[in-house]
Amino acid sequence: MEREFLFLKPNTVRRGLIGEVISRLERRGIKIIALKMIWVTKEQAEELYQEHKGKSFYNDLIDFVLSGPVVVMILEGPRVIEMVRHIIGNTDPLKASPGSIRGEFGMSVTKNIVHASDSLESAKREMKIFFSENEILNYRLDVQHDL
Ligand code: YYY
Ligand code: MG
Repeated sequence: MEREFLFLKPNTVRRGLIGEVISRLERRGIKIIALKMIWVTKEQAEELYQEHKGKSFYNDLIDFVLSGPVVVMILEGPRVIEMVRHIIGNTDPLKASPGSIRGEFGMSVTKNIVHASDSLESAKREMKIFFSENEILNYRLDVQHDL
């Protein structure tokens, strides 16, 4: 079982799209094992995006992520990283397929709705920036209806 770190960027929260995005993940059977709404600190933003430090878009990206509250979460499921990256679509909303989250709601490369870790290693590193171990909850999904 894999774990994935994902957050809804500030414009997603401001546009009232929290439920819309989360429901797309839930409909794929993805389990949410941690979730909270926070205002990211500068330290957290810089740690999260350390691989992009020095790039032309870095300062705008940091400012954007600090511009309002975000919703951070940890997801769990078999091959969940691959599945989530597929569901969110290409980094550039113009290149993301129309059925993907970014392809449907993204406004620009920076304002591309969600962040999701791209590997097991980055997921492990990134979830630690925002969550402590006791915030991760253990429960069973009710995916079977007893009709
Ligand atoms: O993992 P993903 O979010 O799809 O893309 P990354 O290449 O890791 O870039 C992280 C983040 O940086 C992206 O979501 C938007 C922003 N960004 C940008 O503003 N301009 C670029 N040319 C590339 C990335
Ligand atoms: Mg990335």
